[in-house]
Amino acid sequence: MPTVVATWPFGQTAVRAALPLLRQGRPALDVALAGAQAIEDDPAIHSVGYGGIGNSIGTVSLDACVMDGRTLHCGGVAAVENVRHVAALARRVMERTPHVLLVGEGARLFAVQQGFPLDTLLTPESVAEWYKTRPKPNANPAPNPRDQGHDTVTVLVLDQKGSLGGVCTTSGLAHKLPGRVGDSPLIGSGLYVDDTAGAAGATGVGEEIIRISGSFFVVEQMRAGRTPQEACEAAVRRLSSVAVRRGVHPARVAFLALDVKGRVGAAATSRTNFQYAVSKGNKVELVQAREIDAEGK
Ligand code: SD4
Repeated sequence: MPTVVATWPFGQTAVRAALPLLRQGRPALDVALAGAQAIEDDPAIHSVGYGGIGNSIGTVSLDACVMDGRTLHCGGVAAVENVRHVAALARRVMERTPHVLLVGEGARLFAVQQGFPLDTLLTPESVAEWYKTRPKPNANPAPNPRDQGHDTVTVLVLDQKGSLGGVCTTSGLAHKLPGRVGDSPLIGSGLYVDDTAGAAGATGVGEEIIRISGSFFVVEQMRAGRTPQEACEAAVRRLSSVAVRRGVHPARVAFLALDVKGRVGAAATSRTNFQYAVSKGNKVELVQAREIDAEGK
């Protein structure tokens, strides 16, 4: 059953944008990219693409990656400024270079070379939001960067031919340090897709996701025979047990997975309130993910 899933309530917009391409029989990656791009283009979404919230010095710095489950071809870009469609840029890295990941100024030069327009990604609203949410120097208690605004879009697709593809794109943690890269552009952390096992994506505090190679972990659980739901729950338990070992409360993180049978699963740490959008034929449903506490329950 061809399927599109996407993270967070705004994932409904992504699924709606992706569905016509899915119906046309387009490859999974084309479908996922169309979904992700609809979010990158939406200035009302302050965590992805145009209108994303700036880093600690107010610059929008984007991360993205793509992966094709049939060939394991993949590409990513990290800490890119002034390019709106970073998921498409990640795909160019995959298709037009021998590399997997380009960062910063190199990624921006590659974008120019490939004909991507350079633009400001700030909007009056995102600048106002940046000022409003900016950590105050003497705030008491100090804001926890692990709890600050973050909502990446990950789109996973099972196409008509039974192949999987995925795209992940974000402006990352709001007010992050300049140069900080999260999980989202890293193959295996923010995204992993393999037709012989399944597809998975992550959202939330990237440092914790990277620490356990989160999306790769989920896919390997599916390879070992777990359902997408069981695989996501296993990843949240692993992440939580690592947090407990480190003496910290598990950060807000969620995993989303899809397998070649069209089965979907998701799980999140406590208080993440993670919802995802999933296609049901021509309709789009919003589903609340199961939360797992620090004890793994
Ligand atoms: C990051 N994982 O940069 C991203 C942020 C985010 O939902 O997801 N959010 O760490």
